[in-house]
Amino acid sequence: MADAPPHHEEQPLTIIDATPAATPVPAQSTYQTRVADYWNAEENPVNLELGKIDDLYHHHYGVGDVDWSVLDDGTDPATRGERITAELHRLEQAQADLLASHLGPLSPADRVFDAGCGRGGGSVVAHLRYGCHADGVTISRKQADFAAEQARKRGIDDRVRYHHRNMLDTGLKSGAYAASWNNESTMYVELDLLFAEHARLLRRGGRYVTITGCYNDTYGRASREVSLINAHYICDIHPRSEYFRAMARNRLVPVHVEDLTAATIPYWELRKKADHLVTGIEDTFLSAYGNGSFQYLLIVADRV
Ligand code: SAH
Ligand code: GPP
Ligand code: MG
Repeated sequence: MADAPPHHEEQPLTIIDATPAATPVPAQSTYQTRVADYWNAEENPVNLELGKIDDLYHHHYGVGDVDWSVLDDGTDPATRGERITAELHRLEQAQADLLASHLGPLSPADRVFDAGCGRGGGSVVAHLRYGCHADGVTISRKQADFAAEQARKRGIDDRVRYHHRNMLDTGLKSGAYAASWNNESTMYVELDLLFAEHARLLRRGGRYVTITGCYNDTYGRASREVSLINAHYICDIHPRSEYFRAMARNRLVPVHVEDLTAATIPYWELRKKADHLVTGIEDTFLSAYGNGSFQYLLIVADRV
C-alpha cells in the first residue's frame, strides 16, 4: 500500500530576498521603521541652515549663555536672521564640545562609537578633537549617506565611518572601542538593550557619555509636555531613574552626572524668537523645563 499523501503539497524551499545585497536594511521593528521614516524625511531649516555654516550638522539642542545682541533690530532683517542662526549653531556646537570633552583622553589610535549619529556632526567633532577613528550608526539610510558624504568631502572618510544600522545590534567588533556615546538618541530605544550593546563594544575601562532629555521622577510620571515631545519626535522619554538602573545592570558605572537644564533654557528662549527657524515645539520644551517635569541631563560612566 502506498504511503498516505502528505497533508500539504510539499513545495521546494525558495527563499525570496527582495532586498538587493548592496543595500541591506537593519533588522528593525515596525516602530523603528517609523522612526527611520521620520529621519529620512526630516529637512527642518533649524537643522540644515545651522549645519550649512561650517558643515557640522547637529540634531541636538544647545547649552550656554546667549548673546542677546543678535535680536537687536538695528540691522536689516536678513542679517539679523543670519546672526540668530549662527548663535543657535554656536550653542549646539558648545553642546557637542561638552560631550566630546568627557570622552577623553583618547589617542589617534583609539576608536569611538556614536550611537544614533544623525547627520554625523558629533563623530566629526570627536575626530577633530582627538584624531580618533569613529563609527557612527543611524537607523536612517538617508542620514548615513549624508554623513558619509560629509566625511568624504572633508577627506576624513578613512577614519570617520557611518553605517545604516540599528544601534541595538550594530555588528561592530566587541571590545574595540575606547569610548562611546548617545547624544539625544536614547529615547528611541529600551535602555537595557542599548547599554548591553555599549558594554559589549567598549573595552574594559572605556568611557560612555550621554546627553539626553529625561522625565523627572520627583514630578511623578510623564507630564503632558513630555507626552507632547514624545508625539512630536515619535520617541519615548525615559525617567531619570531608569538610566542608573539600566547602567548598573550593564557594567556602566557613573563617574559624573550633571543637570544641564538651566544651561539649555537660554537656547530655547532664543530659538522661540527665531521666526525663520521655529518648528512649533519651543513653548512645550520651555513649559516642560519650567514645571520641573523634564530635565536635560549629562551622564558620564566607566565600563567596568
Ligand atoms: N546624535 C546625533 C543625532 C540625534 S537625533 C546628534 O547629536 O546630532 C536621534 C538619532 O537617533 C537619529 O539619527 C536617529 O536615526 C537615531 N536612531 C533612533 N533610533 C535608532 C536605532 N534604533 N538605531 C540607530 N539609530 C537610531
Ligand atoms: C533633536 O533633534 C531631537 C531629538 C533627537 C529627539 C528628542 C530629544 C529630546 C532631548 C527629548 P533635531 O535637532 O532634529 O530636533 P529639531 O528639528 O527640533 O531641532
Ligand atoms: Mg535641531
